[in-house]
Amino acid sequence: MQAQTLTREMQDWVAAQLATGYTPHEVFQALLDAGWQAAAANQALGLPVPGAAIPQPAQAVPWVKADASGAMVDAGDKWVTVSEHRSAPELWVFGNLLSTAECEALMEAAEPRLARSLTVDIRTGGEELNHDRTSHGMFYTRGENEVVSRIEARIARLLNWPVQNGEGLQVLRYGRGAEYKPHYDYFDPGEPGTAAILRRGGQRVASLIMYLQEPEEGGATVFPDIGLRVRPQRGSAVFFSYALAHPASLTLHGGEPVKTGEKWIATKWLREREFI
Ligand code: PD2
Ligand code: ZN
Repeated sequence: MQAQTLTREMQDWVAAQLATGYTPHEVFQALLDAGWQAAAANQALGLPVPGAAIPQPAQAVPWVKADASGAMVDAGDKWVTVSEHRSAPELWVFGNLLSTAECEALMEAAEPRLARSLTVDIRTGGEELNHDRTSHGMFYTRGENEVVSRIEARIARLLNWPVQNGEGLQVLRYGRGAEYKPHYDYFDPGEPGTAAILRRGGQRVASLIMYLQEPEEGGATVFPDIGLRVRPQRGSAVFFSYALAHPASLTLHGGEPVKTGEKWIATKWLREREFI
């Protein structure tokens, strides 16, 4: 891919948008929608270009240490396989993170508690029905039962991040046609409700999406900025971190509509500090 150069017109346009009151986040997305590469859009906004030195203090994030071959990671009570690794953003796809019995146990105990999914309302800090998200979901509390505790300990070891910094596991079930439109998992620093959300352990700094059941067709997790599509497979998972709560993290991602069958996932979001 050929690098795009920043034009005078583009810089003027960005300045005008920011002066009108659009957030850098919105301007960045508009540039991407107009066909600009993330690196050029970052440059126009005066933000770090992926791969370049980041001028502000880097936020510590969960991280993965593979073995010498790069194909396996020690998760404490088992070794997990690596099927994909990207560096911008830092993203790993793992195989066999969960056993069939663990997937089934999480789904069985979640089923009677599933409700139409809500997402955090970034304007108020409360929860709202989100029409971009047509799944049903529930949250386990941290350490709620033996299986949940075992999986949380494994994740803490795999990602070198304390159990206490994790939100409770969220289970989602997507039926036919259900999807999760592309979004960022961090809380938008520019939104007024974000301050209240951050009091419970700071920003989200990483996500681990674990596939409990694959649909027959559809339901891939997609990362439009990096052209990656992850096919759900029972027991496997995709992990990605974001040291910057900004589109420059390249962590835009979504769940494509399920065409046939049902897709089930469990997501672990990791915070900067203890999540209370
Ligand atoms: O189910 C998915 O593929 C998906 C896509 C985007 C899950 C999440 N985000 C999430 O749990 O944050
Ligand atoms: Zn997400």
